[in-house]
Amino acid sequence: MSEVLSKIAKSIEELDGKEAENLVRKALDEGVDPVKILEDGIIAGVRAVGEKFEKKEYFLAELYEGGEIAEKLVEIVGPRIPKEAGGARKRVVIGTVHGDLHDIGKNLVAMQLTMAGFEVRDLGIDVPAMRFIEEAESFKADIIAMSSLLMATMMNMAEVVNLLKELGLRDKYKVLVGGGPINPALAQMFGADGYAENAVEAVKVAKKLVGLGGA
Ligand code: B12
Repeated sequence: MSEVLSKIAKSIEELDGKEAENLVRKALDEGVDPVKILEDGIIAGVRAVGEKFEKKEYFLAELYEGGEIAEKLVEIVGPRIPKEAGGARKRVVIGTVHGDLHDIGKNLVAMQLTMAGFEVRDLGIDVPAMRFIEEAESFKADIIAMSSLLMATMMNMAEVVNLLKELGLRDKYKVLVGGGPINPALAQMFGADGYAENAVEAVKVAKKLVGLGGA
């Protein structure tokens, strides 16, 4: 079982999208846990691409290609992850912070929240701080969720929290953050109410933040 997962990771690392897609479909047909396919296959593979980019073995074109392959695979696997029931009617605005164009992880979180019963307004990428707040107001959101994959942009999460405070709106929303460089200590430093490491955890934390139980 774990062999197919490492093969998926390897094929993504080698940017063989066709092979990766075949392997993912095969794994799903064989009943491999979709969460495992996601984490130990797809995400592991895309991380390996990131590492090669860091070591300058891959360049921007390869980074893009890896992202595109992962995006397609996530679309196949995401809907197969079992639903976490119970988020009903609570609302989330989600987006990637200003300056950051990464959206695969954010999309996955949005997808999981939707499948768990949350109403989700996805603001996309490169979202300015004020827009998070305007959209949260107009959507009557309960949670503002932000993603950042770049160290250079993660402080923009704190900017949203500070703006909320300035506008006297801080207590109106729960702020949930995540993304590669974020950890619980940083989330706390940015003034967020919650942090989750992955999309499955994000649902649990979101539910907890709005008083719907969860882990
Ligand atoms: C694919 C990719 C790209 C693609 C993005 C395509 C897309 N549509 O998203 C492209 C090619 C555009 C790209 C561009 C760049 N990238 Co890039 N990229 C990646 C790569 C390889 C994978 C990211 C990914 O999709 N991971 C898979 C997803 C599923 O995982 P995830 O995003 O972490 O999300 C999970 C969790 O973090 C969490 N999560 C995410 N968001 C949220 C939000 C909430 C609310 C919660 C609760 C949880 C949560 O749940 C998700 C699901 O489990 C990473 C490597 C890596 N290690 O991550 C580099 C990486 C993020 N990129 C990096 C860099 C440097 C860049 C560029 C600056 C390169 C350049 N010189 O131009 C540009 C920046 C462009 C910009 N302004 O944003 C660096 C960032 C270093 C840093 N920490 O600052 C990395 C780490 C690569 C590296 N090792 O150097 N990149």
